Amino acid sequence: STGAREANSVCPGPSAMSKAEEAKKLAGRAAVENHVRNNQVLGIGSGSTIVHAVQRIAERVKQENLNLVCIPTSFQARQLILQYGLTLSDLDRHPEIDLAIDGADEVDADLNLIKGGGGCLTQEKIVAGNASRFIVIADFRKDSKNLGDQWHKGIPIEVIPMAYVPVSRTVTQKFGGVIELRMAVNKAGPVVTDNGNFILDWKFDRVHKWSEVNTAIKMIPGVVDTGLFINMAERVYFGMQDGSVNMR
Ligand code: ABF
Repeated sequence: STGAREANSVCPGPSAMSKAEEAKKLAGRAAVENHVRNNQVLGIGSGSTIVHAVQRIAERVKQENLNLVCIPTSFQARQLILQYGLTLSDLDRHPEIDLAIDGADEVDADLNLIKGGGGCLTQEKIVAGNASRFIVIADFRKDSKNLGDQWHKGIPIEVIPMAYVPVSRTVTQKFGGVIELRMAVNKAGPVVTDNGNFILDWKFDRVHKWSEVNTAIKMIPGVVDTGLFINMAERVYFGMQDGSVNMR
């Protein structure tokens, strides 16, 4: 998975820490402060912002002797849970999640999200969909009025490999825009997800009714899931450039 794409640059030390990285940390820690309680089953998201939340969870487990169980949304999240000595579980043993925390690529005014820039959208959506509460953590760059205002890499769509051409054609014929098969950084081949699938990035050319578009795309044979998270997030924490945290 590419979920860990920024893993090596997550904690460069306070002096070198960029505004965005500092903002991710503020958001991650604030969400953990406000929502994590003893005896919860937690969904642990993927990406670089969640690393800060997991660090704070691990601190609180030690300081407050919390009894928590963590369900990962990716291979990266699984590694993170193990690295910080948290209790790893799965949906077989814990199908009911109390609280899922995850990052996002973009958040619109209605709390609809684009996710999957890091490639982990399907497991993230399964975990968020089975959580009583789904809280998003992000830096100020992810805040937008309409989807597409800030995130220009398109909406990720996870597809069964043999279907990537027909799915691309159907999506663009129905909804316009341009689709690219996501390639590995060295261009040697396509990105392969934790589930063994490919990712299409759909660069749409106008604002759509996202709930309808999401349902229509999901109905195309070969689509596993989309990075559109519509009506799922309950609250978003944005770390701001001035060191504050905005909640929506
Ligand atoms: C995953 O990581 C993805 O769904 C989302 O694309 C991304 C957010 O990562 P970051 O916190 O690094 O911006 O959750």
